[in-house]
Amino acid sequence: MKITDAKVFVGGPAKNYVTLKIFTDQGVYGLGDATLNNRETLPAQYLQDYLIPSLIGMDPRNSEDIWQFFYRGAYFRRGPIAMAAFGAIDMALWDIKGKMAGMPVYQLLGGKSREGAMVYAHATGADLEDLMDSVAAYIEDGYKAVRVQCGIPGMPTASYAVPEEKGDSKNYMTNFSGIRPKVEVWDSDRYIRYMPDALAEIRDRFGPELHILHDVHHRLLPREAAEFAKAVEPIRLFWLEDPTPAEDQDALRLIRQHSTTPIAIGEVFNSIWECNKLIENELIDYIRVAATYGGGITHLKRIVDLAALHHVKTGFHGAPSHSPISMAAQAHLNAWAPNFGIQEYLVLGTPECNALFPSEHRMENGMVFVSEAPGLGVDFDENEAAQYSYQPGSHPVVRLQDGTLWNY
Ligand code: KDG
Ligand code: MG
Repeated sequence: MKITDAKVFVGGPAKNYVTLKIFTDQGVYGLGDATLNNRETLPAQYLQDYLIPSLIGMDPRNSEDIWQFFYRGAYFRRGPIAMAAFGAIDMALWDIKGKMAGMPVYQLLGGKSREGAMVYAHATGADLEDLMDSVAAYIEDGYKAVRVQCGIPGMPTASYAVPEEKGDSKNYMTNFSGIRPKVEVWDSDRYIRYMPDALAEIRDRFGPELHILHDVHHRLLPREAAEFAKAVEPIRLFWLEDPTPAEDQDALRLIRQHSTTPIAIGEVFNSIWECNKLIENELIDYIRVAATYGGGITHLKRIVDLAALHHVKTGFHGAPSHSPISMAAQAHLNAWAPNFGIQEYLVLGTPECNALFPSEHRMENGMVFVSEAPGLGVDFDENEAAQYSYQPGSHPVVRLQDGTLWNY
């Protein structure tokens, strides 16, 4: 069996999805997602210029060897651009493997450990009351877990994942007004004084059963993060995400020494080498690496297996930046993983997205049920794709009030 061709598409409804389609001499094709939010053209170009020419002629069934070929062959290892490109190839090869076997990918991983996988949604509000409305709407829709973010009184601008206007909770993430980032202004002290009480009010309003998650988005120093994690302990969060940037991995020790609040980290990691020490030292509770820029199913499974040895559960990144293809890859891992925790989930559901990526993965009552179709169980409609093209966009940058550049 041979790979005969591969094509890359960039674009999508309100997103620049990077979709790889690998063709074979047996009529079977595979799909992969290389979307690297706000840097989308780079993995696309990497695939086109460096990887696809070598891929043609290879046997697609040898997904492990092909992964090693590109990873080791690059010499300059890792990095989100390369790992997103390798990840897309890897997903497409698992898709082909499943289609050839006539089995959904989760069967090739070891079968199902559960029927439905719990997901969490993003509730957000310009202020706390606005956020409460957003949480209530998700509970009404059947969600058992929500991530909560709200505007902080006196904060000079809206913060991470918070809308500027009340009632605009669906419109806070993608800024397609050009490549130059907009600037947010941040004040950690104001946040630390306000947010623990706000989280306590959310717990009081919605009761003990709701799983409440909160994302600090790398904004606190290690000591501040320890103070915050300790202050929110009585709220019994499901997790506190990215409390401090994890480049300094030892910093996580300080948080652990001061608090039992569960910690989730890893959405910016792209290999096992960024999280193996955090996992082995049991400094985190959930690992957030995504199938996309985490090198696909082959590499992410390695991380999940290591995590399982150390009581660390999965909580894969699933921001709207990932296409339904990598969400499908994660759905198969979620169905199998003995140490599944939760899945962030926002992608599927819009009619435009469903038309571009038809699939039978289904979301019901805050759970995702994996498709039984052979392979990844998601398709890509090239006719639909023809109406989309790359739209320049950017993440905001963050400054402190005196102008110092901070972490987005
Ligand atoms: O591209 C950046 C987003 O994916 C990120 O800001 C989302 O933090 C995020 C999350 O938890 O979904
Ligand atoms: Mg996050």
